[in-house]
Amino acid sequence: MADSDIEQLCRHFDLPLRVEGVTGALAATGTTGTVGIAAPADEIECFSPIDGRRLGRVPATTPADYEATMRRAVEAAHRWADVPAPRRGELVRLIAEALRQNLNQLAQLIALENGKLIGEARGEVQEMIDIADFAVGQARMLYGRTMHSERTQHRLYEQWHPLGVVGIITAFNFPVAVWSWNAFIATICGNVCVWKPSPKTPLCSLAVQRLCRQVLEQQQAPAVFQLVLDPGTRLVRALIEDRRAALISFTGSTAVGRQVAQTVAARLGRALLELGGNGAIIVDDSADLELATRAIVFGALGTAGQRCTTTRRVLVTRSRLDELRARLVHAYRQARIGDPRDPDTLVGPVIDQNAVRNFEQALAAARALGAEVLVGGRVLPRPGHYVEPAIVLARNDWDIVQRETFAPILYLIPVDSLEQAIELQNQTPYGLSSGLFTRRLDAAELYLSHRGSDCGIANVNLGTSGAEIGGAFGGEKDTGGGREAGSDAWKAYMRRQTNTINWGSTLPLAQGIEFKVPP
Ligand code: UN1
Repeated sequence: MADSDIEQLCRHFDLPLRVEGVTGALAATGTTGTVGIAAPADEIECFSPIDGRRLGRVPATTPADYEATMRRAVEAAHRWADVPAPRRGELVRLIAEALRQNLNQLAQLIALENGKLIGEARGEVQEMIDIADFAVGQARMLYGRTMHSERTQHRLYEQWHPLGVVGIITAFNFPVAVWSWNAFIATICGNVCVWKPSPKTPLCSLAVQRLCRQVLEQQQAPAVFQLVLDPGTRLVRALIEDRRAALISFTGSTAVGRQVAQTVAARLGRALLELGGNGAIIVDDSADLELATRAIVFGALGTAGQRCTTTRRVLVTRSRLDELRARLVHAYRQARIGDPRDPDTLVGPVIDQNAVRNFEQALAAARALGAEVLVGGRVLPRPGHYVEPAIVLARNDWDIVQRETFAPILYLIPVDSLEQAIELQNQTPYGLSSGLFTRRLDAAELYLSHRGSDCGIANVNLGTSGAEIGGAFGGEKDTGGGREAGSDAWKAYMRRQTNTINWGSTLPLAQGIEFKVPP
């Protein structure tokens, strides 16, 4: 990795990256490996999974900064709520313009810090632009309903008001797009966003924050985007417990999400959860195997198996097992593993050594149960965090298959019928994303009926990952039940108010109640 690339990106986004032994100038002289000297509590260490090297340190938010940030957020929220929604949309439109202008540089930074393929990194920025465009239109469509009152000369309707301050906690795997689904919709709804990104990807969040701040300054808008960089859990805990944050939107593991939900519920706040997944693709006896193979490979290898929508299980009818298996193994053997910025690479690194360990442990657990590893499974002896994606012939009821391992492991599971496949697909604690490959109308309809997939996302002749922003995104059961991005997900960021206006000169009571107040 050329130091000049990093230096250029730091200059472009004005990133406060401090490099050891170098004062003033930006030059990446970090050491290899992820185990370095611990950064002071007020700094976050930045790494690149591409070669595992420490890039430098950025300042973290201190508890005093946190308090100031929340005060600023509350103050900005009062002013922002006064701005008409279409004008709030105009601000997001300008941010979308800034993202368009900086698409390449931001994608490079994502690839550098997160390790996803440059094409996927560009897709991530495009996803931000898409949701921004969506939000601009939505800003003119924050519709409430009008009902017919049961009382004469009464008007009954509902309207939507901003919540105030919204806390957005995001994961490393979509270091900027998931923030934007929440933030752009929350912003047009009249809220102020306090963002707590993953400490594994602070540079991406700083870059986006800089772009947004430039637009805010040009427009002299209130400070509607705030950032809290927390190397540990102290400030994120403060944010979750903070009554000033009316809504906490959390993306991350189910284990942490459960704690977030309980803490927020204890103060009767609102939580919007987008947690783990255990995506499955069903391949029935009529399926187009070429199409299915392509979707499975993208779903399993994309973002090195670190999406919540990643395809982790394939439930294939026995009559098609051998052919599908051969196609998948062939595709895996061709897939080039390496630097995610090289356009020929199909599998980039996983995020860190911890992810590599999880990969190894999951495979060891599967092997111990008698699983056959059909392809891959090695950790590559080179700088960075590279593994060979694996396909494992497995059983659905194995504990390891039921769990979400954030790494490129695909479990191939033979089934006897579509009904059995649906049953097994739903037999996991998660309920995010699912897909069926079939040419049969009755199979497709069954799969999409209430007796079919129990996931928030169910696709036909399409894989589990790569959802468009236009639909509501999220899932059931241990996935947390939240819905973000398109459709009517905006309602999560507003409070509903029901209004009744009596424009007559009598006071009829609802339900026909007679209540004679003595004169
Ligand atoms: C995630 O992994 O947290 O559908 C989000 C997809 C992407 C979003 C994934 N649009 O795979």
